[in-house]
Amino acid sequence: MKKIVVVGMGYVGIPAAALFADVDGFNVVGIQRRSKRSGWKIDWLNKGKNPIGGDEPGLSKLIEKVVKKGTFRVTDDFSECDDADAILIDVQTPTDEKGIPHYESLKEVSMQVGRHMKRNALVVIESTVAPGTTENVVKPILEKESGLEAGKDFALVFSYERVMVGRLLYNIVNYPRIIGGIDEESAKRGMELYKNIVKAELYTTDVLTAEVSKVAENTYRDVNIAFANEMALMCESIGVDVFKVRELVNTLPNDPSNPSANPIRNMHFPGAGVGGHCLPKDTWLLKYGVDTYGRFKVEPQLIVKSRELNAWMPTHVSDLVEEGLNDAGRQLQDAKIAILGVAFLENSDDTRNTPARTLYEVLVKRGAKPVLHDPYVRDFEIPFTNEINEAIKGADAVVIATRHKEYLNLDLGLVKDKMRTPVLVDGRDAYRKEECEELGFIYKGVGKPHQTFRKGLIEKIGANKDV
Ligand code: SAJ
Repeated sequence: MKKIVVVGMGYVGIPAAALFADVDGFNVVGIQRRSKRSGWKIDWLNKGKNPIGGDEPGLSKLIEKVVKKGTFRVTDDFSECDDADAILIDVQTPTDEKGIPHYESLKEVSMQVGRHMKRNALVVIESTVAPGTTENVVKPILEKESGLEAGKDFALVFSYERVMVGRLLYNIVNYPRIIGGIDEESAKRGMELYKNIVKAELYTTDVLTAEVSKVAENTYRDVNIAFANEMALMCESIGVDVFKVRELVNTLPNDPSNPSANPIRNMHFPGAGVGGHCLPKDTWLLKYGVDTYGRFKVEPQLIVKSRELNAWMPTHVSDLVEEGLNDAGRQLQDAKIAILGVAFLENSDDTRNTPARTLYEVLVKRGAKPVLHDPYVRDFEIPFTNEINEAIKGADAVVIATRHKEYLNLDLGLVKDKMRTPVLVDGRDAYRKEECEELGFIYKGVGKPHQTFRKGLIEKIGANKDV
């Protein structure tokens, strides 16, 4: 029986633990501290129930199966590490608003694991960390607490997750896995472990290269989204629909007969902001790693400006709300704004680093009275409603902040009748401008031509009719 301990019953730890527990000969213990926020997961998981909301295909069934089989249980007791062959560390590694990582839980867990781990154990960091962290933060704590030497007496690996909301299980099994070893032997043992649950290719490298690759993967995506958002702002100004531009740009084919020419484009989607547990922080983790462990100073411009632009998009949406209200002869002051969508991602209940929070805070600061709505979210630090009519009734503006499928086929006529002022601000290309205007809405959209181009206004300002 191979015993595996997974520390941290979150989006990463739970699916990994359940998959390992489903492998013949493996016995898995999840460790979760009895904190106010997450302690309830211990009993919930031990009843075979899935604490992760939203649509996660296969996860609930798998948890129920392995708990019933008796190969997966959860506790808050670190002594379970005493006889563990492999210990996975899957705890949160948040960054603050200045992008500095907070490693309190990573250090605490490393200390506990160090105190209990046995000689020849394999320790795997799955949490996303700043490059240099495994070597300079985790390893010294493990060695000090255990009296063992990494590489010689135990194996140490950084192997990052590529989970995505809605595909937690699928990605672990079907995406290639990068395994960074503190030495060759550690990397080899990491391969031995992951080949039990990963069907795709396994790539080994050193720890630092693996750490850089992880944060680079998400920084790359953040920069691509920032490109789309910058295109959106320019399209709003020049008066074209950025989503049409995106469609046309992405028609460039990947020419198989001449792959090196590789003309392919993959312009991302502009939107009301970038949330989630990965993108808002991984750029800062990359920068922190280079700042802290780099051999010389580098001032990254592109990734920092991209991150700042994406973080600013909810403010841009607030500007669109203000512009829409002004066009309707109203001010933001005391205006009721229905913000549709609290989750950071469509059709999910995940609110981590959601742009909706920034949007709410900016509107409150500007004197408005925003009301949050979401069909999936169950708890959030700002009051919200699951009842859409409560949000829309008497509203002076409705904002689409998340592209939940429930928002894509609203009866807009009904919505308008319930509102006090018919301003619709589309943060996620959910509606067509023309259709909304025909219904009598003042429509503003991220990446959509501003209404100064609207026929009525051009007549009003007496612009040259031939424009
Ligand atoms: N977003 C845009 N425009 C886009 C894509 C996303 O504004 O074109 C926004 C989303 O609305 C959301 C945020 O960015 O607020 C993040 O969306 P995401 O699709 O990147 O979802 P995440 O945060 O779950 O990102 C994860 C990442 N996966 C891992 O870290 C293992 C990311 O690398 C994946 O590319 C992404 O899932 C994915 O593709 O689903």
